[in-house]
Amino acid sequence: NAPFSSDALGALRNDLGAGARKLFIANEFVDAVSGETFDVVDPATGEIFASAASGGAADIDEAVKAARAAFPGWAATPPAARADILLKLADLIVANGERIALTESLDNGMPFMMAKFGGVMGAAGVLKYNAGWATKIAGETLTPSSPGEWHAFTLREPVGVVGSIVPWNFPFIMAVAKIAPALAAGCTVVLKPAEQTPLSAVILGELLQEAGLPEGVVNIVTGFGETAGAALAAHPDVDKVAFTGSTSVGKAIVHASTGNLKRLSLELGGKSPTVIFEDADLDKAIPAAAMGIFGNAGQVCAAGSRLFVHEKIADQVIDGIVERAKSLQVGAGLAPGTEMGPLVSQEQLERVMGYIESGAGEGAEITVGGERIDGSGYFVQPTVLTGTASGMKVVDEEIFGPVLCAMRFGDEEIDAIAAQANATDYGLSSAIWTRDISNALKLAKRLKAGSVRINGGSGVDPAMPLGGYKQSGWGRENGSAGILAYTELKAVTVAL
Ligand code: TXE
Repeated sequence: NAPFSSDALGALRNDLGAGARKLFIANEFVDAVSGETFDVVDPATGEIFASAASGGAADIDEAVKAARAAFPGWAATPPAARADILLKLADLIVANGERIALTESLDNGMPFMMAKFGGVMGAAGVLKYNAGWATKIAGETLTPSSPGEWHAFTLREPVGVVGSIVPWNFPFIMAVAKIAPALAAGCTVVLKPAEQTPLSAVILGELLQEAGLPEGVVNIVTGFGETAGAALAAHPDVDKVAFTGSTSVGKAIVHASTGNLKRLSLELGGKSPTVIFEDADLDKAIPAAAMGIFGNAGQVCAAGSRLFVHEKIADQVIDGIVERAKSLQVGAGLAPGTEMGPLVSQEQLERVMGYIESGAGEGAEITVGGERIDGSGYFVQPTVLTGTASGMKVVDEEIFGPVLCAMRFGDEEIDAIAAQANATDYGLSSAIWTRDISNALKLAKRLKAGSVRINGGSGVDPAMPLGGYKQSGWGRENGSAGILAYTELKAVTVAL
């Protein structure tokens, strides 16, 4: 039995077939200035099933003007009123959850249940968390060190107009996670969804309208990275860009932002280690390590793509992950029982297959998987590579597919294990499995990663900071750091 109604799916398909999705600027749905649209492909079939307006520099300019005009009013809106709108949006998202999850699953390929719980319910949670912050952003009272008597304090002010550029791997929750802290802090937003997955952001526009968000506070411009995205990153009247995507585009955004020295938050790629010690609870560690790389077909910034396992249990762990890879139900996101969907696009399929071939060429052994699944759609088998080592492209570079590189360690010191885990340009996430809490904490302190999960852990949590060391990015999203990243800090001193 499908966990959604076929009527809802039919209605969605009819609606998507009725015309291209529009841009959302100043509270109105409009065509791109150029009149151009682009096709949206179902990654489970390779077929075009929708289209969206192809926004360019002129549309970004209109959207930035609307966001700029809305900024003073939104910044001056009482924080509790801003919180109310975020809470209302959360309720509307839950009420429209089936339509959003169906859209997300068709557009990205992810299993429907992941779209529903990770996407829809997760987005509602992010909004509720950030709504709570709106009324709690505060400065401090300070004591200057200069002689004299003073009253001195800091103010936290909204940074201004924010350009939010999001990727295709979790399109809906990524979009919501960008706008929620920005709105709570009093900023206005121009959101640019990924060209592979523009559809759920358009629903977000509808719901923002319904929630009563004032005109221009959020504007949504669907379009390509090189056109709409680049125009937003370079726009002289945008105060901050918050970007999630590849490290190479993150670097391009750094260059583009120099014109007016925009504030930047960058959440980029990863090559995160999972370290399993000899004494770990393998009943938990093995399935977690498997889904840490096969979940969402490995298209996860924090995916555990490098496994380091103690040699005494290595065969048992790798066999367990291989068994899980074989049993994993791979299929369309909307097919009943699907555990892993397709990759998002033909381009991503070719990229992942290229990495698997390169790994084999460099001497890695394909222990399971390694093939494209025949038929239509962009399906790749869950894959485990062994005999891998630092210096191989598959170990050093982000693959962003269901491909695990498994490596073994012996009885070396924690420092040596940390050195192997840290031998990467990235530093986003990490996982440790052991019953020895002292070893776990020693390693946690030595890992150069923005998050460390010991013996399991939640997925992305709105209360927990997320971000990277090294080339995994700048700044943190979520938690108090995430909201403060949408503020400027002002010091006010009064000589008494
Ligand atoms: O990402 P891009 P791509 C990694 C992952 C993947 C690789 C390539 O390794 O295999 O990136 O994916 C917009 N100025 N991640 O090429 O291009 C683009 O339109 C401004 C990791 O699809 O970085 C989209 O909205 N914006 C990752 C967004 O950037 C530009 C998630 C991300 O796309 C732009 C996705 C430009 N010049 C990919 N060019 C993660 N950290 O979770 C593109 N964009």
